[in-house]
Amino acid sequence: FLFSLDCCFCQTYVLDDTKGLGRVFDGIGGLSGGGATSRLLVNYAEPYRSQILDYLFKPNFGASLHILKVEIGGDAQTTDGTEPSHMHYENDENYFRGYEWWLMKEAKKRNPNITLIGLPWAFPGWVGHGKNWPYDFPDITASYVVNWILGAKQYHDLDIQYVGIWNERNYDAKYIKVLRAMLDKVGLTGVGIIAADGDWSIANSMLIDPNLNESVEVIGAHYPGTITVQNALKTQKQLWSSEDYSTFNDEVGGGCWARILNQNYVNGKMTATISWNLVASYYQELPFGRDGLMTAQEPWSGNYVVDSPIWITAHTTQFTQPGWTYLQTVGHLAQGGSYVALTNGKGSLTVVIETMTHDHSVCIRPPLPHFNVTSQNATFQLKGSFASIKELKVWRSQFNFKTKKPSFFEKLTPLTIKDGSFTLNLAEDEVYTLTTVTTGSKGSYPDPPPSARFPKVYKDDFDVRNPPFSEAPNFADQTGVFEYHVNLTDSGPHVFTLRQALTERPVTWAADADQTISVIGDYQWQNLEVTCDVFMENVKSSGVFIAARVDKGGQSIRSAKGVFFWVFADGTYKVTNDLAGQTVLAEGQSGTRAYGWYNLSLTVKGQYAAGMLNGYPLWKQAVVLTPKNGWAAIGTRSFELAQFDNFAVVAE
Ligand code: 147
Repeated sequence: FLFSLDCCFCQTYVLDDTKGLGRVFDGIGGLSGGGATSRLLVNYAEPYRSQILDYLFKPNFGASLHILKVEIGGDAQTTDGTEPSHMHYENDENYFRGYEWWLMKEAKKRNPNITLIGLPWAFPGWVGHGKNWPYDFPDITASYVVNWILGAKQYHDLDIQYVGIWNERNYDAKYIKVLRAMLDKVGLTGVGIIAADGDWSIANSMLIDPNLNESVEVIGAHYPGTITVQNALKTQKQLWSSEDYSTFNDEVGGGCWARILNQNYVNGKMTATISWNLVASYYQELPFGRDGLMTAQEPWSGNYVVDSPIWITAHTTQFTQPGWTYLQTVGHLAQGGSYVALTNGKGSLTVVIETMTHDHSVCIRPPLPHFNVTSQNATFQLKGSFASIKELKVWRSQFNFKTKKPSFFEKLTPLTIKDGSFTLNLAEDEVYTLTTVTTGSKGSYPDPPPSARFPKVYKDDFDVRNPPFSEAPNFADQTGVFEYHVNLTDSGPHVFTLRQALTERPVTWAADADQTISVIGDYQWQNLEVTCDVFMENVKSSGVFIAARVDKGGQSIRSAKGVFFWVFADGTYKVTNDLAGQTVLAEGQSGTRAYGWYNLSLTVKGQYAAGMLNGYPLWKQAVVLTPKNGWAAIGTRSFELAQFDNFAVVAE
């Protein structure tokens, strides 16, 4: 591109379309899942839940996202929990589990043009036919994925536009071709395949395998550090950063997001960037706490936080749309920072400029090489179709790291363009949008309620006749899937229960535990009483537990410690210091059997724990030195059916 040196302190940058345009823009998006990142969002009361959704999806309001990518739940642990599959078992189909359907509909309600994407992280065990691998039976895996897309349309009238392969795991060329063929066979010719949601290496295979090349519509790389590779460019496919960001959403997180939104195109020709994650709606002590565009992790208080990445997103999303085209004249600024420009091809122009400094824009990965940014004057010359533009609207964010008083997405007085050019005084750590688009706005709602801890007294009898979601509020499944269940054969009070539904280990993405477990409550809880009615459904080897002080979740769930009170169908009980059941604190006879209800209660106080069965003391004075605190939990000894009722916690 062209620029000329006008003086020592300013540079001129030309914005011009006379020599043609750059690549077509595909949008900015957020990712729900991978996994369970929206878990707590669904339990927010109105009006807060709708407000959060407005900040994410409503056009001309907040992040105004162009893309929503969701996990195709696979029943397994995928970072911050498990998400339920639409097919737990081979002969089972249910398109009303989890919250991703709901989320897609809420997004679509606000922005009918939003692009929807589905990607599996994990698969139910039957898909792998006993192996922890989804590609030995490509037809089975493909039909499982195609069912999800068909179900989206049939039950929710949702058109999925893109589907992926297997998040950050090996791809299989044969499977990709089988999936393409099956999509075409059922008429889903418009659904594009993104591959392979990892590094760029699939480009190498595409260049030597025309069939594979035809099957893939978009090459999606994760955390590309704003750069691509020669072979990816050579395919001439659209290139996306199909997962990026994953950075704590303070101001440095916002700075990371500002830098990569521009530079993923400037350096890497990537035409879409998708944030992991959409909204941080999971217990903050789970892995990657608060790595979302905003924070909504307290449904019990209604408190949520509109963090800086929301407004950084708005700088691009409110003034462009998928289908706009980047100009060829994009690039770096002489004193550091970058600019992109996009047009709708009908005279509209949007320019986004960022001057994020190195230390204020570090993302979680990859490492960020050193660079310098200093304040500078930048003159932009409008040429070609843009030469006649007389005025540009101006939106500005200033991070103000020194004063710690940032201002985000401020509408300034419009710029009058004289002689087809304008000059900006750019300071460090700023973002500007200059645009002919007049519809931008900074949406706002009254402050939500103040932040509060999880209630110390909490109970759930699961007596919901028509649950809006398959999962009970605040339970965060870490291995296994816990669902509302109607137990019609029960003769007593346990008709409406919560049931662990998996009978087989999934094709995993992370190191799921060998036991199932769902955590709930306040990670700071130390002294508390947990009670729950339990019902085992496996005569031979059943076991269920209630627990306190559970210290780990997510990918570390296998090594979770805590106080676990187990009863087994063989008439025994155990108290262990770990989920794996290796450190035994107490054990003995309980007389517990399958197909009967038992009331368990676990009290932990200081260094001691005690347990009751049906209201009678069963064991006491078990010594618990660590962990000092953690969540409450319920679970089972293996992937087996079991039910829970009348869960209650009283914490100190
Ligand atoms: C990604 C996953 O795809 C997400 O589900 C979530 O776990 C996210 C959290 O940052 O990370 O997986 C990655 C794991 C490791 C790397 C990149 C992505 N890595 O080491 O480069």
